[in-house]
Amino acid sequence: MSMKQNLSRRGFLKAGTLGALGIAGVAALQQQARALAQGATPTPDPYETGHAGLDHSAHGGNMTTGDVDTTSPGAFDPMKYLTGFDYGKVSTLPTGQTLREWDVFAVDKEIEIAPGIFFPAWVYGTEQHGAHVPGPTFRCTEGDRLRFNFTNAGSHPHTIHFHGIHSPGMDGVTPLLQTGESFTYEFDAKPFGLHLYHCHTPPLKRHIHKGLYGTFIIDPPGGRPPAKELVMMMNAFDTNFDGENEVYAVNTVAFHYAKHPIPVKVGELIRIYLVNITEFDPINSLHLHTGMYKMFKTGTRLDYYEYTDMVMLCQGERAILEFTLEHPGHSMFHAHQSELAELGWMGFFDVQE
Ligand SMILES: [Cu+2]
Repeated sequence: MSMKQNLSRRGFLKAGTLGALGIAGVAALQQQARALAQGATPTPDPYETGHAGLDHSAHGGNMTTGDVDTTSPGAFDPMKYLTGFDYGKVSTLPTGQTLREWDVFAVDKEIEIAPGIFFPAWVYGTEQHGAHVPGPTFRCTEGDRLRFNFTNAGSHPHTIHFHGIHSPGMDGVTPLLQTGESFTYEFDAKPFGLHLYHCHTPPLKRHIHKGLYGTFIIDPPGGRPPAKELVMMMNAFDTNFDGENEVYAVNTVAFHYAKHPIPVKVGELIRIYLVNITEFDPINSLHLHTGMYKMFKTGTRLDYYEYTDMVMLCQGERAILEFTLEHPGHSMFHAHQSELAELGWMGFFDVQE
């Protein structure tokens, strides 16, 4: 049976089939991920056998095999996305206020979410970022004037709704922009914190899930301490359009950071801008192995954090995570719902001396 035959993932969960993989499945996955990260050939998953009807073809057993295209012109590279901040075109208004300006478009585009698995997405793009899922990471400082010149080049009506403080007229609920129409969203950046943007055209769940979202960072006036900064959007894809996700990831590509661990240094401050945009599932999470992080919820306060290794976020919630890793080696991070980890949402830091 394949996903193409409208296989319901949750149908299996209810029957206990996938649930039976449980902890053992994750352990096998970890082992294979480590081996793969070191360049080994994937070994057959013993849990694959004896589960008639559970075809992992859409996500390649306990981990996908092969690699997505990250090198051809216009291809999405999850490694570059981590640090790809788009500060816009910067100028100064007569009042002395900094103006940041972006030309943003929406377009239909087929994207690769796992090796050989393509998804008919709707995506935001800019010249710097290209057209990808997630869209560009817009970054500014509190108090800047922001101007987004948006053109809908997609086949459906779209908008851009930004989180944060601004007037209802700039909120991206109306007007709905038809194909070929443009609108300029303009407002002052506040409050500082970790925000997001997404399309607000009904049906919202479909417009968001198709890929129209991105991260929106407003830095505090004095900035944050220097760190290796990484953007992670927890997202997922309903490949057979049955209202349930089959593929999960941070930054779109299942298992990408498991196959390509993110290089960091022992003792260096790491700051993750973590946003949950996952549609259809009520929550998502990030659990860090071998370390603990300071968790700044929404990033809107600098003087309060929780010290933990586990954050759970509803759709639209976000958190800034700051930590150092003390031990060299491969440090794992993943959704603590093992089900989501097994379907692609798992990665490693390659901690180097
Ligand atoms: Cu839309």
